[in-house]
Formats: sequence, C-alpha cells, structure tokens
Amino acid sequence: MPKETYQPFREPIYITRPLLPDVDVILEKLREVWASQWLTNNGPQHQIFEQKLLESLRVPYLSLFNNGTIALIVACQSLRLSGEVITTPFSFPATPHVLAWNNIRPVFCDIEPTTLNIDADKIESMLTPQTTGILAVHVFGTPCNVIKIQEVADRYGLRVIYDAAHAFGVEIGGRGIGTYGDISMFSFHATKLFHTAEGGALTFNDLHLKSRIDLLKNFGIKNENEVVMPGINGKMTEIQAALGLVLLDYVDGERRKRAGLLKTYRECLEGVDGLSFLPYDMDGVEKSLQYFVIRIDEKLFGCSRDRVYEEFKKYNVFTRKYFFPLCSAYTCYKHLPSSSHANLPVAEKIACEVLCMPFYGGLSVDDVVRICDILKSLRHQ
Ligand code: T4K
Repeated sequence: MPKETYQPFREPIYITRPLLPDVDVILEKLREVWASQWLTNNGPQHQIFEQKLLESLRVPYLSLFNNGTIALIVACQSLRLSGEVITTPFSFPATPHVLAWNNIRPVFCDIEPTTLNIDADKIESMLTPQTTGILAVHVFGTPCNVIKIQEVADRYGLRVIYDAAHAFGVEIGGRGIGTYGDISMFSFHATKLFHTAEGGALTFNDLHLKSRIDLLKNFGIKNENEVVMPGINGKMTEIQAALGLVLLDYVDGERRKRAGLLKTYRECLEGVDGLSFLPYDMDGVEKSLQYFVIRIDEKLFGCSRDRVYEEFKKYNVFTRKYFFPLCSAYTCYKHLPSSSHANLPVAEKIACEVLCMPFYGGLSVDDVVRICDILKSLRHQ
C-alpha cells in the first residue's frame, strides 16, 4: 500500500518557543522598574525574585545570575575546585567549558544507557590524585543517581556540583533537586521551561556559601573601600528579575500544557518499533517537562536519526540533535585521555540516537499528532 503523504506545516515548528505572557502584563511590571530608577545591582525586583524562587525550587539558599554559564563558573570558584573534575560528555558545551575557564581539566566519564546521565558506578575508576570534584548534569531534567554520587564524593572528599540547567521544578520525594550536592545551577535561558530571557541561579544548603558567591558575582566588592577577591560580573538585572517574577505565575500553566502534550506523544509513539523514550515515570520524581526526547534505533526503525532530522525539515519541523557531537569530540577536548572511544562506548552510541522533538505549551495536540504521523511515515524509508 502506498504511504500516506503529509503536508508541511505552514509556519516553522521549533523544538521550543519561549513562554511569553501578554506583553501588557510585562509592561505593567516594567513600570515598577522604571519608577524605582534601579536597573541592576541587587535592586528590589532582584530581592523579591530571589525570595520567591526559594519557595518554587524548595531550596534554603540561592543566588541569581545573569546566565547559567557564569553561574557555573562562579560555582567552581566558590568551592575552589582545581586539578581535575569528573564530568559527562553528554551535555551542552557550557558544562566542560566552565571547567576549562577555571583552569581545570575535564575528565569525561561514560553515561548510563537509560537516564543518559553520568554513570555513577564508573566515576571511581576515573579518579586520580588531582581530582577535586564531580560536575554532573541532570540531562533533560532526569535526576542523576544523587545518592551514589554523594557516596563516592564522601568516600574521596570530593565536592559535587550539579548542572541542573534542565531541571526547573524537579523534585525527588518532595525534595527540591537543587538541594543535592554542594551547589546546583539552574539556567533561565529563553529556551527553558521557566526563563528570564537570559539568566540563572545557584542553589546550595550552606549559608556560608551565600556571601562568597554573592561577592564572586559582584567583582569581589565587599564595600566601597574593600575588594576582597577577584570576582566577575554575574549580576542579574532588574528587567530580568521582573520578567522572572511575572513568569512564575505562568509556569504551572505551561507545565500542565506540556504534560498534556507528553501524554499525546506517548500515546502516538509507544509501541513503535525502534523508538524508545527517557524514563518519564520515575518513582517519587516530579518531572521537569523541559524536553521531549526520543531515541531512534536505526536497525529497528529502518531510518537513521540523522535522516529523520533531515526529513523533518522538509515538513518545516526543526528538531535538535542534543547533545551531538559529544563534548569529548570537540577540538578543545578530543586529545584528552578520557575522550577515547574505549572510555565512552555508551555516550558515543546514544549521541547518534537521540532527537529532541518540538515541545512547548504553544503547540496543539493536533500539531503533536501530525508530527508523530510524519515520524511514523519515515519508518523503513
Ligand atoms: N548546561 C546545560 C546542560 C545547558 O543545556 C545549558 C544551556 C547550559 C548549561 C548553559 O546555560 P545558559 O548559560 O544558556 O543559561 C540553547 C540555549 O541557548 C541554551 O541555553 C541551552 N542550554 C541549550 C540546550 O539550548 P541553542 O544554541 O541550541 O539555541 P538556539 O538559539 O538554537 O535555540 C533553540 C530553538 O529555540 C530555536 O531553534 C528556536 C527557539 N528559540 C530560541 C530562542 C533563543 C525561540 O523560539 N526564541 C528564542 O528567543 O542553545
């Protein structure tokens, strides 16, 4: 029987679109900023936003930043990491780059085949006398094996930083994901479920870290007469904070819409030979709903991930191959011993299988059904 043909979408469909409430709501908030004549440097919006986020993220302490990458650089500085840090090759470039910016050598550890996170059972074999920490990523919002990672860290006196860029709203048994390890970083980039256009935050349990991190993000300025450390400019502006305050009221609605779209994707795609999904129903885990990711087994599906990615473009659908290539394959890191094929068999396989599908509240259920129909029509093509 000839296969059904589908029409391209009239407008391009991207993997995400930013959560944008009515502009009048934002303008109303901006009037407050204008009236205050305070645009940055720990202004009133910043202070209120920081307090509100403590509740949303269920964390005891938090510092806001101008973006997630600077926040991660400061996290490494605040814990005085040096030498080597164990990390994952399956992430956005920012993750290993923050180590390089701190003169730290990234040591890539292979990942787990189900969560796609750093394989906690393999960390120990990567340690050397130079290792000072672990920088793990809750990739696509799926929590790492936080218990096992902490066990290894405690045994060897290592610090743990979580790149929680994708994990806004994730909880394990009611506990905020940002309370695990020494420090966690959340990104509030426009492509994130919750955003401030650009922005980010560090969360931590130790009150002593608060003053150090806040100094580090403000040039190390203690007061008008004292600069006590070589800090950087990591400050979030009042406009970013105001946007964040408005969007906090909209994020639950966005989550509900995405939960509906996730259900549709699963109903349409579960049982299709050659397609598999991330573990969406982990016991006691509140999901992130940041990305909807599929894995394509070329042999079983009859069409490669790269071909699916290219074919989708003909329908005006722009999926993303996050995170291909692996960080260990970048020219700046491929010479490292830990970047070898032999060290990263799982990550190398998975990086050729994953595809991030369109996933944001502005999509309709019909759009998702159509995207799934197109995908299924590519089988054995
Ligand atoms: N760690 C991890 C694990 C991360 O994933 C990231 C960032 C970081 C650290 C660093 O955090 P930040 O310093 O960024 O706070 C995007 C984001 O720019 C990046 O923040 C994010 N991860 C990464 C996964 O995705 P690109 O280069 O793929 O973005 P781009 O411009 O291709 O956007 C993707 C799609 O989103 C576009 O095709 C259309 C849509 N889009 C994008 C923007 C910016 C919009 O509709 N409107 C927009 O304003 O990196």
